[in-house]
Amino acid sequence: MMKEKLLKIKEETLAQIKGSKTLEQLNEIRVSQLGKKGALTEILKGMKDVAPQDRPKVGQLVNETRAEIEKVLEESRAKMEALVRESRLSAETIDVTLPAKRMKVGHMHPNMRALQEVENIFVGMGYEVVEGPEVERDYYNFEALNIPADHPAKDEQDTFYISGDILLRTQTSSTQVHEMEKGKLPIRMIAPGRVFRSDEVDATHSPSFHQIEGLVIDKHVTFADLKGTLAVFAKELFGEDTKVKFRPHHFPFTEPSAEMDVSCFKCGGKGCRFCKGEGWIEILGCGMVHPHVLEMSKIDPNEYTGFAFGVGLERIALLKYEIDDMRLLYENDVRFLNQF
Ligand code: 2NL
Repeated sequence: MMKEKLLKIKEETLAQIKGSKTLEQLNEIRVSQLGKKGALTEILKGMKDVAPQDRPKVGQLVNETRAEIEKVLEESRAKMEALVRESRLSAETIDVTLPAKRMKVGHMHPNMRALQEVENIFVGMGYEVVEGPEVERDYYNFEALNIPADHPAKDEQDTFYISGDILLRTQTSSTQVHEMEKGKLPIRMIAPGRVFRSDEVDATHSPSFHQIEGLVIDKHVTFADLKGTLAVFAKELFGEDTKVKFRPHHFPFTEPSAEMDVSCFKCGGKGCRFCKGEGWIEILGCGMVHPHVLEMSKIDPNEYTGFAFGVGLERIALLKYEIDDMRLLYENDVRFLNQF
């Protein structure tokens, strides 16, 4: 009776094992047959109804059945695990003979490339790079730079006013005024950054562009220092053979003031399409810091003198990389940017 019951359990269980397809199913079989509430365990509980002399035999039979089921379960589990591992490995196979995916490398915006070139040149000469706010008070953008209240640049047609005397800076000189006010001398700095002017967009204008201003203040600084410094700058930026030429100019914040031209780096000065036959290209404005500007920032013009200059970043990028329309610098067309 017991023997038949056990044989039936064994056969059913082995058939179930054979038919199972997953490790989970195998586990369910183990629990339902061998577990605490499993079929075999139930039989052991029924031992009390077996005649005492038959108990060892029945016990042995139960143990044998259990051992056999366990053995087959374990074999199936091992087989199934091997199958699972194999199929996972084959799914993860990497064909090392395939060509590698080309890595997409980003491109530096030409403005940023030009900025880094300019910064490197001045940092190499011991200058500090200082950035300041784009929103300024009238005082820092105009008054402290000796720009009178009736100056045309202050007109609402040229300057973006936010409210009252708050405006978008039209030049990064404002950052230099903040530096002068700190009272730490000498100063050797460049101030790069975005500036704003109420201009219509065309090939050479934009309401928002970038400027790099430079400022040096120390004892005994002369116009010769300005010329020497900016000549080195021009040579490093446009090539060793570059010549510079200063033309008198006027800015309210410098006296004397000048504009600097560089010899055309395309034709070497003979005159070509690039320099419009001139042989020279206008590159920046500069001058000796106006004594009044020093005084307003509490620097004694009898003790200290200085020079300053301002250069358009876009202008440098357009020249250096031979771009003929400033709008290309703002449109972010990847077909354009990919070339840099
Ligand atoms: C230009 C060229 C220039 C300056 C900027 C400057 C700054 C301070 C004091 C004196 Cl804090 N000057 N900056 C000087 C000369 C030219 O920019 O074409 N500007 C309209």
